[in-house]
Order: sequence, then structure tokens, then C-alpha cells
Amino acid sequence: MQDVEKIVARALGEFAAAQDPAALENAKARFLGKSGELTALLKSLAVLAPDARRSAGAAINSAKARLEQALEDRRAALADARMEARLAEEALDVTLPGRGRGRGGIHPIARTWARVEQIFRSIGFDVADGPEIETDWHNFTALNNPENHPARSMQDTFYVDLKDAKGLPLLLRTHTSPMQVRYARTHRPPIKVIAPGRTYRVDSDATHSPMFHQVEGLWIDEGVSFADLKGVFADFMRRFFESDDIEVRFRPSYFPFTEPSAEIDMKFDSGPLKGNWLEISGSGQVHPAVVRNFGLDPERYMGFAFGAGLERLTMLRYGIDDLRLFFDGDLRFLRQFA
Ligand code: 2NM
Repeated sequence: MQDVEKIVARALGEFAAAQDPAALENAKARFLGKSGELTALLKSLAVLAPDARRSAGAAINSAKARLEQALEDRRAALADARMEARLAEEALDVTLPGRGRGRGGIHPIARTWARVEQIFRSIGFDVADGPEIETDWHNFTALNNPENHPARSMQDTFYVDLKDAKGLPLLLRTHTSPMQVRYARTHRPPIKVIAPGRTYRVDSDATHSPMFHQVEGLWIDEGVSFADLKGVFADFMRRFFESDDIEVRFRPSYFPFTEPSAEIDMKFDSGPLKGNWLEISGSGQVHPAVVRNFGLDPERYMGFAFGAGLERLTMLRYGIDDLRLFFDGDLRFLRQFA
């Protein structure tokens, strides 16, 4: 059976030459498949005499077994090679140093925010947090704003395309006082709370940002007076700016939600900002109508409120001269606070 050994030799050559599983299976089909060469040879045995058929059959079967073994070996070799290639390609050098993460910093406004919270907590104030999208009632009506007050206009306030339960449009809170209304309506006196957070007004120029930060304070109990406000606020200023050489004065002013109302000015008597009076906060005794909207009897309960800008506090504390630096995201500025 010369033919058989020739076929075996060619098949082994082609198996060895196959570089991928598809080529190998094609080669298999050419020799061992239904119309493969060895299969054809096996079919041709039918015409032989019984003795010749037996010996030729044995030779062909032995050839078939050898080819199947060779096929098996080649399949395994190709699979191994493929795995080796993948391992080499996906190799990780676990001894390389880690890339690490850039160390972040805390934004100066956030630093002020945390500092204000810490100071007020230390004298017994709670910190309240709530929605930035507010109802007209919480933002204006409860705070004694008249129906036609210009602050309610679209020129001053961002309205949202959503309505509250009364059918009035929702808005971006223009101050954090609505949070104090929410807090006062869900707590019993003494009410001692600050509400720091983001606020929004239609205003954008070198000294106004459409989004800015406020902290408002509120203390309501029996007999809480302007004198208490002066003590609390002066103490806050001295601790916030880390100086005992700070004077605080009140200047008469007007807000719908307080009566009487005052601007609070401060003056450094030492340090780099020594000398000039600086306006730092609005304030006043909470208006009886507002106390009533808290759900309290204004004949019994009274107290003060104030509202200050976190941007202004931050600019004074760090000597920053341009409000826009807070919102530009310039790393040369921000890294100074990391
Ligand atoms: C200010 C100035 C004066 C204020 C009033 C209230 C509330 F909720 F009690 F009515 N919260 N904050 C207030 C008072 C805010 O900001 C310039």
C-alpha cells in the first residue's frame, strides 16, 4: 500500500503547516472528511479480493489512527501557541509603581461652608439642608414678600417649567430662608438653625454670579433679641477670621421678612484689612407675620435672623479680589487651597 503512506506523509505535512485551527480543520477534511483522500481509498477496497481487502483495510485504519493522533497533537499545539501569544500580549508588569491619583483639594467656598457650620454647631445651632427648587410660598409668601414685589419677577428669579400643588411655578431659591421656613415649621422652639447652601438670582457681572452661596441663621425662642444677635454675630466674626480685633456695628436697613432690619458691618482693628467698615450681612428681628408662618404665636416667640454670602466671607478671609475666580475652575487658583 504505497498510496497510503504517501497520503499519510502529505497529510502530516499539511497538518504541521496549518497555522490556525481553521486551516487545520480544512486539512483534516481533505484527508479524513467524507470525500477525503483516505476515505476514498477505504471505499475503493470494495473491488479487492477478501485477503487483499483485509490487509489494505488494516493499513488504511492504522494510517487513519495515526492521522487522528497527529491532528489531536496539532490542535493542542495551536491552542497552546494561541494562549502563549495572548499571555504575552496581555502581560502585566506587576512590579511597576502605581499611577496613583492626583490629590484633590477643597474648594475655598466649601472650606468657608464647613468652617461656618463648625462654629455655629459649637454654640448649639443645628444645620439644615433642603431643596434648591422651591415653591413660591416657601421662597416668597411665607417670608412676607408682597404679591407684586420685584424680586418675584422673571428679571430677578429663575423659574422652572414645573408647577407646585397650587399651580404656581416652581423656582430656584433666591436665598436659603425657605429652608428656615421648612425647618421652623417642623421643629419646636427653641429654634436655633443655620441654612447654608446654593442660591440663584438672575444677575451676572464682575461682582454677581447667577449661582452663589449664602448662610442664613435663625434663633427663635421667648425673648431672643437684637442684643443676642450682636453677641452671636460678633463671636462668629472673631472666630471665623481668627481675630479678637474686630468691631461689629448695625446700620438700619429694610427687608420684608424682618422688622426692624439692619445691615451688619465689621471692621478689622489690626491685620491686612485694618481700617474700613465692611458690609458683611443682612439681619433683623423676624417679622411677626413670618413667625406666624412658622406656625408659632408671635406674641410668645421672637428672635433674629441673618443672611450672609459665603463668597464675600471667603474673599475677606483669603484676600481674594475677584468673585469669578471661584467659578472659573482655574487650577492655578484652586491649588492654593489644596
Ligand atoms: C437676610 C437678612 C435678614 C432671614 C430671615 C429669615 C427667616 F426665615 F427667618 F425669615 N431667614 N433669613 C434674613 C433676615 C436674611 O439676608 C440678607
